[in-house]
Amino acid sequence: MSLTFYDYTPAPSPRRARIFLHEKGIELETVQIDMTAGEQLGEAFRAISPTCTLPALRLEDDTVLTENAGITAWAEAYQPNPPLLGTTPTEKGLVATWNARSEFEGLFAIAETLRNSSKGMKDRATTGPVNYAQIPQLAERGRTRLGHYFDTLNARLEGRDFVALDDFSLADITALVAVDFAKWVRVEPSEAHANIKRWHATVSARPSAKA
Ligand SMILES: N[C@@H](CCC(=O)N[C@@H](CS)C(=O)NCC(=O)O)C(=O)O
Repeated sequence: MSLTFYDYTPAPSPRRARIFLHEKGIELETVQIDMTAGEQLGEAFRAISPTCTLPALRLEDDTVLTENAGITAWAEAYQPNPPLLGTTPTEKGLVATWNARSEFEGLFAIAETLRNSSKGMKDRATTGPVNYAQIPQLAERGRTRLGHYFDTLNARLEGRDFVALDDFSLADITALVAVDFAKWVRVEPSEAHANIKRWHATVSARPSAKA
């Protein structure tokens, strides 16, 4: 049986996994789950992934992984080259640290802004099967946090080609997706973020960025 990747191409979380799997050269069959039609909440997809979120990856033995964390851990073990989670203990620690920072300070801040302000996401302030009401103050706070994330990322990239290591890693994937996702809430790197712009041009030119 082949690997099945449950995707919704425009969404940021499946994009993170798509880039990682493309860098690894792992062949997949892809099934699109239309989030604009709410297909992720329907019975058929819920039976595959009770978290009702994308991405999900069905393995050859029918195991379903429903988190980027799970998909990347599996893929690094399944296809160790090129290594994307670091090789030495220190490198592994750095990749995990900068990946977590881009998730928490970047992606979560953007999601908080979008999901607590968008009319189309009324009562969908979080992902998953349970509905939660929007809290407009969280949208404001998310936007402020996002500004700080851009400052942090720009400072980290001073004199560096990549976010965590001397080579491309998962930390670059998560930061790339965060910077592109920020456009959804009309935030882009400013004049003060020249390091982000330089790095963004380099990582966006990789074929995987278009996967
Ligand atoms: N923790 C998950 C998050 C996945 C996630 O939030 N996916 C979003 C798309 S970017 C989703 O499925 N949203 C469904 C919804 O809004 O109902 C991961 O990192 O893979």
